[in-house]
Amino acid sequence: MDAIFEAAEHIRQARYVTVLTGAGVSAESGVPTFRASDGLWEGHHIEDVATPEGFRRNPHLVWEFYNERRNKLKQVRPNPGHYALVELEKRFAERFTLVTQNVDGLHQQAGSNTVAELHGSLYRTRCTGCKDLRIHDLEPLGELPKCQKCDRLLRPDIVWFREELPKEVWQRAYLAAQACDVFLLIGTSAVVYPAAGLAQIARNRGPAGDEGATIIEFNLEETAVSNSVDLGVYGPSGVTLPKLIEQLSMNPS
Ligand code: BV8
Ligand code: ZN
Repeated sequence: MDAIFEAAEHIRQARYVTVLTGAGVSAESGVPTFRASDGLWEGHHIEDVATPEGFRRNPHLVWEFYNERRNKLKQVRPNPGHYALVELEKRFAERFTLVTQNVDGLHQQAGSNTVAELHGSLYRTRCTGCKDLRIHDLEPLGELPKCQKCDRLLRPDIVWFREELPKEVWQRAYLAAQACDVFLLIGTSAVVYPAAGLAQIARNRGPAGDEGATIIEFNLEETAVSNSVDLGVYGPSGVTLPKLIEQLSMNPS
């Protein structure tokens, strides 16, 4: 049976669906993926631009990196994969949670309402002094943006490596992984923790004896977790996700 047909069968019978997306869901929108740049990210070392030590060492470089990525967002738009996930949310309403590792805001732009942003957002800054949180459009923020309230240095409201994830967002994602009976892993290499651990939580959910969630992976290729998912749907998510929605609407449950 074709994988998309099988995935639709599982989703049709699901009571609660949780989705975890990664950079792959935005690839067809023109947002470079993280891993494809083999550890170099847009020409920078992760250590220099995506860790608190890197920011302490050279905030100029970090702000140049983030201003460049924010500027690039002006040219990108959600792709059919993002819109397919909006349809899926409409179908399941409050029995659906979309968790993303992405910081590009494209799920919200496409119309998704329940988006748990595990790693923060390029649209927000946080003050390193008074913690003031601000939402910005994509205007340049300057080389070393300062807080309007206390004049201290702003940082991107992004979770860097070796930083804790925001407690309440992680809690929401954790509960959604436990509550679901179908868990979709979409466009993620599943190497970054604790995000990647949500699939294990979904598989081991519920009291002993209660069987775990069905894990379905949507990716271009196999990943670090492919041998422990129940079903793999391989191809560009901008193609496979709309096909899934089409399949679901053929014989709605
Ligand atoms: C934490 C924000 C507790 C930045 C990101 C050793 C020492 C210290 C820490 C660790 C360690 N070992 C592990 C850790 C934990 C570490 C970690 O997991 N490291 C990995 C690299 C081994 N995690 C952390 O540090 C986390 N915090 O653990 O705190 C702690 C505290 C102190 C000390 C220890 C632990 C914080 C992690 C968050 C980091 N921030 N983003 C920014 O974005 O600017 S994560 C960064 O990686 C990206 O944002 C993205 O979220 C993630 C990359 O993952 P993916 O989204 O999966 O993207 P990727 O490119 O990898 O894959 C794309 C996939 O899509 C591929 O599979 C590809 O095939 C597929 N694809 C491509 N095109 C398509 C497609 N699929 C479908 N269709 C297509 N068209
Ligand atoms: Zn401040």
